[in-house]
Amino acid sequence: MSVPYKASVARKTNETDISIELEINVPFSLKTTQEISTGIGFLDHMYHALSKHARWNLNLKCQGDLHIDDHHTAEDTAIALGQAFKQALGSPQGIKRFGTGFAPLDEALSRAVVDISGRPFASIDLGLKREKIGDLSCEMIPHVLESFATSAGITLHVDVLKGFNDHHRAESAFKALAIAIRQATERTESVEIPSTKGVL
Ligand SMILES: [Mn+2]
Repeated sequence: MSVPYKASVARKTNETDISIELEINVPFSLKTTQEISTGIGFLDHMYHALSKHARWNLNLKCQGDLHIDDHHTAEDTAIALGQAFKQALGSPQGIKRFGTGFAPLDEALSRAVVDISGRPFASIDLGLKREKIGDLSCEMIPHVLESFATSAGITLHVDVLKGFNDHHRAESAFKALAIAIRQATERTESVEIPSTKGVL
């Protein structure tokens, strides 16, 4: 079975115009590439961390209504990225399905646990104290993770376990997610759908 692991998503509304090219499960023998431009620097930084450590090639462009605020751009890029991920993964046959990631960033430490379940659910606790990091509202950061999980159809738990600096806390959360996703989407030799139900 050939597995391209690739997806293209174009999503245009009155609020945002998004294009995404995504390739997942890039082998360690190849260099990954990221070109990310949402107009929100810290959001770009988080998507960059996610795609780099998940071993994704990601080209993500968004023209959003930033003259209003960061809400639509942050939410819609997460929804579109979730769609692209789901499309790139294709049939969940022969993947590990469950993945766990721990990532420190200096004093901060995060844990992410994913289940490529077809059951959209997110429990996110980042404990951010600041109003904003750069031009991204802190309240949008867990919302980005929730929107991604819902749209991708995965179950996602992300907790920042400790850390003083909000930039470190958020970034370690995205890195932990990347590691968890990389593990969950790893191919096994199994021809089975990894579910007792026989479907995901
Ligand atoms: Mn950083």
